[in-house]
Amino acid sequence: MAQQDKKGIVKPYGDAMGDGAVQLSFTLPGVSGEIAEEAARRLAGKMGIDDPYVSSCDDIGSEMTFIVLYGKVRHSVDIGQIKGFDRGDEKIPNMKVIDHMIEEKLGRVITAVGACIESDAHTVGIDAIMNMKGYSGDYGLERYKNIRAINMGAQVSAEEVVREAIREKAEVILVSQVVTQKEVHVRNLTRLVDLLEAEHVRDGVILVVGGPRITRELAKELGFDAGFGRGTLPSHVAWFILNRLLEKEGRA
Ligand code: B12
Repeated sequence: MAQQDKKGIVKPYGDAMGDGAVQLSFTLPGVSGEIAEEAARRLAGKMGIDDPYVSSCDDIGSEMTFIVLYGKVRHSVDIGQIKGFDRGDEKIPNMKVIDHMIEEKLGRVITAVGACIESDAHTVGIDAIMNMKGYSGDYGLERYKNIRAINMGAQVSAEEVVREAIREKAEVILVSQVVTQKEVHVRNLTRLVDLLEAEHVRDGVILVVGGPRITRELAKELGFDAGFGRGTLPSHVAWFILNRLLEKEGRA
């Protein structure tokens, strides 16, 4: 439970309630030593951070200085104003229950094709969701009797994913995007949606994206059915798939 006062106004907590203590780290180009330290303190002030204390200021080469700074943020946030997010306390059933519900309520095996797309080589996230072993004690989709999980691995082009989904008559496409440098994930994901639309198969699949910097809002904005971020468990995804399919069929 976040530390907060009675009115729902939240400030970071360090040594004492409401002290606003935060730690920042960032890299400053073109400066070093005491000038870098002073630049960091001034920058902190502009960010609304009082009493900035530079705890480390290291030369990391190529005229770059890496700073770690502590301070007290002036700002607070009213959590009462935050609307439209689930409270994260939905009780998600375990694999056995979901698997049984797929059989009972849907009555068929769901085919899901997954991949980490384009130049992105990070396999761990998609494997965590799809592979038998799963993640953090939660079995992966391959372990579900009623899900046929086809994990294509990493660095798979959007075209290959679309072809495989059509060939395998997939009801679900799962894509992972971990690298977000220069918004490359946005371009890759948009292209995948465009290709699915061009093949007239977008409406026939549940399209899901995941990755550490993926948010539900971004996923929706890009035309996906759902987005899953850090800490996602395979059962979260299976539960979403089941409910979305039931909803699509008017049986929710
Ligand atoms: C391991 C790793 C690598 C390995 C990958 C090996 C492999 N087989 O996957 C190697 C060494 C190859 C690598 C390379 C690179 N990496 Co790297 N890598 C990492 C590292 C350390 C861990 C990633 C990881 O495995 N996390 C564990 C998994 C379980 O977490 P996850 O991916 O978030 O997945 C969870 C959720 O996000 C979600 N999820 C993920 N995908 C999906 C998909 C679906 C459908 C769903 C529902 C959910 C879901 O569920 C998962 C389980 O909860 C991270 C730093 C970090 N600590 O996160 C950097 C990191 C991701 N890498 C980074 C970078 C920059 C690179 C390189 C570009 C470096 C370089 N200059 O060469 C290259 C890129 C290579 C490429 N072409 O993609 C950056 C990315 C920055 C950014 N935002 O763009 C990071 C954040 C490091 C950093 N701080 O700079 N990397």
